Amino acid sequence: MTPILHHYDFSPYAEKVRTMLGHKGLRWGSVTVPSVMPKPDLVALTGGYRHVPVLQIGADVYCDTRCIARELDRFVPAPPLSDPAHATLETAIEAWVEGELFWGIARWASGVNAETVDAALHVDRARLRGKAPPSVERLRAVARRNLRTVRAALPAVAGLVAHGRPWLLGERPGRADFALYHTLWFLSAFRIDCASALDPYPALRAWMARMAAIGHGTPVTTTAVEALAIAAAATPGVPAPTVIDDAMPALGTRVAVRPDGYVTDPVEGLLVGYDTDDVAIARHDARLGDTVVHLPRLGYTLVER
Ligand SMILES: N[C@@H](CCC(=O)N[C@@H](CS)C(=O)NCC(=O)O)C(=O)O
Repeated sequence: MTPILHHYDFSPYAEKVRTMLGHKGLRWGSVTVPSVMPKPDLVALTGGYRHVPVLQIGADVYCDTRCIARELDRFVPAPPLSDPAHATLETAIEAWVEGELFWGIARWASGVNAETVDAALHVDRARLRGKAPPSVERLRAVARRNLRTVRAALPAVAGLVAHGRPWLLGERPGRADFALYHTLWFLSAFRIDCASALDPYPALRAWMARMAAIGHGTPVTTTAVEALAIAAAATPGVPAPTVIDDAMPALGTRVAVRPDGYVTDPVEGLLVGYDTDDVAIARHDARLGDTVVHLPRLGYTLVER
């Protein structure tokens, strides 16, 4: 079964997964989704999750790059994206760079580009946070403040490649590399390129070039209609054995899961499986039939319905 990525070009989190697909040398279906709401085909597939990227394998739908990476390592184990010997450090670096550094870069680069991007993007992202649309002056002021964060964070980030080895932790690129790569890649995602922030760090730039050379594997342009038809024709996989965790609702309970910190619709359905990392929610839809949507536990809130 060919995996299908639902994404758009300037999404850094999508770039993380595109590079993971390249690392595994995969051929994959590429569905371009809108960068702002409405996203009718994407939310039909996910049951409400609107973020990007989303990976679809038949009638199984994986939301969030961390959940996607875990599935890709099950789907095609070699070369791995995660190394058990470094798993804790990978998790720590991923959380660190996708926290402070990511938001510093996102707010700086998008503020610098306040007038080069579609104004609908600013309106949509403010609404996603439950805020009023910002003025260009406000975006610029936020950008200036966030440049301070970026400047303060980069020396420690550059320390990650100070050892002189080609990849952050191991013999090959891993989760930590993909997380840092897409975060710094975002500096160059818009028309006004902000990558000169990396000029004081030649080793970081050289590592970025090695990451870029991984490429994206073989994307095959696919329409949303084709992807939804593939989901409708497929049967979701059998959920992996569930760990014992009395903090979780019983299997079969109706639940709703939503990413923390955003104003979005939840994904609702029956809890059919979970492990320490992810939950599996079974859904039934007149158009798609049975699907299973997979989401991480960390960074998401699950409530019983
Ligand atoms: N934790 C999520 C973050 C995904 C995320 O924030 N994606 C951005 C695009 S890079 C997004 O969805 N923005 C709002 C949108 O596109 O609707 C992940 O790892 O996938």
